Amino acid sequence: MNDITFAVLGTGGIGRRTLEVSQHEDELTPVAACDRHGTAIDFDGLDVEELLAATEGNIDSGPGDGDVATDGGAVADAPSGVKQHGESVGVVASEQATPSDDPIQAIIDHGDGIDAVLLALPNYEHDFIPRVADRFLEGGYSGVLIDVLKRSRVIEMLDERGEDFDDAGITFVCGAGATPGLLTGAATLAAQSFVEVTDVDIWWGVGLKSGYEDNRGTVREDIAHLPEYDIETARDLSEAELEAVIDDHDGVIEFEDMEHADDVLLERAGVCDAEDVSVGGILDVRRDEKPTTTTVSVTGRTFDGETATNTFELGDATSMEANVNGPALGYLKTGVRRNRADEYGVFGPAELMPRF
Ligand code: IKT
Repeated sequence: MNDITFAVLGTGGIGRRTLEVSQHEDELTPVAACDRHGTAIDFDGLDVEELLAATEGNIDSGPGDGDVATDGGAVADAPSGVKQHGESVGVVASEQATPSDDPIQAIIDHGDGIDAVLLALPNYEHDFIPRVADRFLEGGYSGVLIDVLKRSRVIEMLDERGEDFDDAGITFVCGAGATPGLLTGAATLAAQSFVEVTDVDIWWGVGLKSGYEDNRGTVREDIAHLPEYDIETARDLSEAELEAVIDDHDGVIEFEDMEHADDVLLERAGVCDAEDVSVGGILDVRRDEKPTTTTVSVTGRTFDGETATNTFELGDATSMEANVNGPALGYLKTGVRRNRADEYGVFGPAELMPRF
């Protein structure tokens, strides 16, 4: 486990912050990063500082503000490549990158030297992550694929490919961010006191003033959860319309009953029924302070007849970036350990303990 090479697909907020967090982890070597414009590959280890400086502020603010595949081929960008008033640049702004018509293929072609690939890509089409996985299957990759996807229905699409992952030697870790991810894992631990779990409530708070530019893709994905939107209508909002939605809420948007995969991931781990899981939260894009404390509440019945609630709280000062990217790398390391033990297929965060 001393040396793990990994690649990041997407140089938006999540991709860049993952690279940054990995600088604090001795055993992790980032060797590749791409967006739809190009690929940076260096098996001696990317110069993360240079790459971050080159891509910082290089934000896509238009629709599709997230790395989305247009054709299952190239990775289209977001927060990567298109400045609101500027030229499309993306990762090729880095001196380590070269332009490419098919950056995913460039990563796959070097797959032998890459232990894990983090798909740091917002999912504006439900089958986007599964389609990216298909490309790795077709390209003969064997290693770890890991994503930070949100939507429940995507898990089933990945499960349908379970046997193919098995045959290919791919360990796919899905939903490995904060929720699903860290908070799903916390719910699984909190559930251990009970013989029956009746409710899991995940309630998150995110303050995103200084991180707003970097996380527009996430905000757009969140807006898709409001009752009056869905994934397509949120994707198609212009930048001005997106701002208008935020203004309508005075910068503070509350979400209820989000379709977050914590439900199916807890069910497939045997913790509780998916319908007993609820996910909601409050996003404040005008302040950095969390508008509410992120809390996981697990209610159940103990073997000796008590009904109780175990709770798990995140500190109000841990940022969303810390709570998404730290766990993603922890789960990545666990995925590599499983892969090296020849354990393949689809795994969720409730089935794995992330490695520190
Ligand atoms: C995610 O990226 O996992 C989902 C986002 C919520 C993150 C919760 C972090 C909580 C915290 O930092 O206290 C959001 C739904 N996009």
